[in-house]
Amino acid sequence: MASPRPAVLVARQAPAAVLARLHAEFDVDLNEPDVVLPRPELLQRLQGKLACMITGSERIDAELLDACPELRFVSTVSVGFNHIDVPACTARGVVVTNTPDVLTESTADFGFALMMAAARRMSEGERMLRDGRWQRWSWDLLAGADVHGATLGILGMGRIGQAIARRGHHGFGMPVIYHNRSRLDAATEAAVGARYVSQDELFAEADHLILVLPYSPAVHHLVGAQQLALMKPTATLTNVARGGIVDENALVAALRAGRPGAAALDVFEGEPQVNPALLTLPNTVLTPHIASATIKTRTAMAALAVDNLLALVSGRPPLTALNPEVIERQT
Ligand code: 8YV
Repeated sequence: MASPRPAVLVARQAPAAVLARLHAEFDVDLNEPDVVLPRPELLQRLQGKLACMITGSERIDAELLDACPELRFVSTVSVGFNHIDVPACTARGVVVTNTPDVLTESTADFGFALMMAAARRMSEGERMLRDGRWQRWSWDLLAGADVHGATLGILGMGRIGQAIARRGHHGFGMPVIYHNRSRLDAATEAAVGARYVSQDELFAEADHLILVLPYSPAVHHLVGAQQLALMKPTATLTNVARGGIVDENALVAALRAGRPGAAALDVFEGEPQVNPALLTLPNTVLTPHIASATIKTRTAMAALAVDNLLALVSGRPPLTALNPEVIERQT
């Protein structure tokens, strides 16, 4: 008798052609309606599953792992993994994979676009026009801040940070300054045209500051009243990382006080809920966590998540494991 196929929960929809490859090896339990599974249903649907393919909306923690002892592989369709307790997975021999690299350029494009939208007041302009409030040309109508030649600040200089730096340096002639846990080597700094500064200098000197650092409890509300007060009144703050990095109430107060001049946010602390005060401010550009959302990139992310699961189930090393030590321990 053939041994039963391993079972996988696909917690959110993904392109059918990508999922077809999963169907070839696994019994797939797909969350067809694509609504975020309430926690009890997630736990229930994970029973008897060897693997799960999740997104940022599913939280994998010790409690869940203990309730789902057969779970061995967690494949998240995201580069960020703050929704997964990786040490708890490692301790229980659960392999975790994510989807780095494939989203770098699309996310950098979007971060740059958001920053430009805030600097050049595009959302304000569009809202004015659509609301029928555009009456005449005037020399300072929605006059904003230049992007070209302005100082680009980047907090978190990983793959996406470097891709944003390249855009600013090579495309827009921007002096680039950055702060990161560890300084880049000189060759990489030269290639992206970036100069290392302290965190306080970054906030004080940047004309346009973009947050691209990974979220962890250590950086919770890192951007609060104190940091924001260092920013120039003409500066913009863009966040394509995680909402929890910014103290949103402090940001609202800072934007009301005019320092920084504008903010562009793709991520929010309680998303999909958005702090209502942010919605009422004219100097915000707000988007629903779509920085990686191009068809090509989202398909590549799903494909990488599937490739990781197919490798794991066939005993091959996954392409992008977050805790490869679990596999090394087993071999
Ligand atoms: C995802 C992201 O869209 O990859 C990440 O970390 O934030 C986004 O690209 C989101 O996490 C869905 O999984």
